Amino acid sequence: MSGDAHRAGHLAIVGRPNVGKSSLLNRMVGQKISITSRRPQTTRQRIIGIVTRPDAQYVFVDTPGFQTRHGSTMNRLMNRSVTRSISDVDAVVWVVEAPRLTAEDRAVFGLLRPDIPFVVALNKIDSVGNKNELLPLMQDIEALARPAAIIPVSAKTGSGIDGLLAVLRPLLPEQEVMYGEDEVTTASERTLAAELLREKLFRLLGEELPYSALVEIEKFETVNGLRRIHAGIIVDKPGHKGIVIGKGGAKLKEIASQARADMERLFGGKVFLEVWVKVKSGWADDPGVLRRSGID
Ligand SMILES: Nc1nc2c(ncn2[C@@H]2O[C@H](COP(=O)(O)OP(=O)(O)OP(=O)(O)O)[C@@H](O)[C@H]2O)c(=O)[nH]1
Ligand SMILES: [Mg+2]
Repeated sequence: MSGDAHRAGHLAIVGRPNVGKSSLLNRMVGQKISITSRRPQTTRQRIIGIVTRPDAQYVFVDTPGFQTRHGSTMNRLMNRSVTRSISDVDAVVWVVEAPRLTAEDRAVFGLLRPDIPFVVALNKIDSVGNKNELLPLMQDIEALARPAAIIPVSAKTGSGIDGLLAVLRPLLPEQEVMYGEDEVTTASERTLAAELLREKLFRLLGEELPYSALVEIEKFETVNGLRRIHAGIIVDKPGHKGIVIGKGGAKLKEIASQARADMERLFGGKVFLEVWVKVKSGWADDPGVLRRSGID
């Protein structure tokens, strides 16, 4: 077996909510393809991110944070998608937030399959003042598991990212590329647009509202390089509609303008975005709505 052979394969990024899985994926890919926020449970559906290097192609799947508490059908489906993602990959990146291993982290470890190799990424090391603080965490992990490697990283600064890719490479099978060099995701522009808009709900709205909101793209057409997107923000309660719209429509305007800026950056072209707010009670338990928004 030659050490120089090209390698390519699928990897799942898993971890408890909010440890920085999506941020890490974006950092490796070099573009924001998966949405992030300071709130847990931002990611709801699997998003593929492709990293192409001269000697390897890494096809990562970003998964929702695995939850030990789950109420709605959506939460159950999200956990199921994590378990599924873990079982059909060549390797797993288990993301843990430095400097501590929590009970929720241990629950994630319980999902890992003994026959699939995994690497632990200790994320957010930029916020750990003294790197010696990482040692007890590494010992805790080694007492629990047998990872192929434990790599301290920071999705925020990019520290450790090349090292992470280097230890993942030998875990992939020897084979040629599966995607073109310039492909960064398999998600459609429609899906990415919905996600970028949803990110703004997580970033710009108060506590519980983003959890009870959903985005549906009603129309997406590209004419002469201009993307015209009509999107609906679906909220669960009539009272929430006014909060999303804000005083004189100011909040909705801010949400739409930030989402549009992100879309233009990612798609590399002009976007015309129109957004409506609608009330649909109980959507988080409605299989039809969930399927349409990619949560299955
Ligand atoms: N300081 C610091 N913050 C980080 C780092 N990586 C992610 N974060 C922050 O952690 C929060 C959660 O990041 P996400 O990438 O959304 O986390 P996630 O694991 O995908 O979360 P879910 O999808 O909700 O499970 C955000 O506020 C990020 O900006 C890091 O390396 N350093
Ligand atoms: Mg995420």
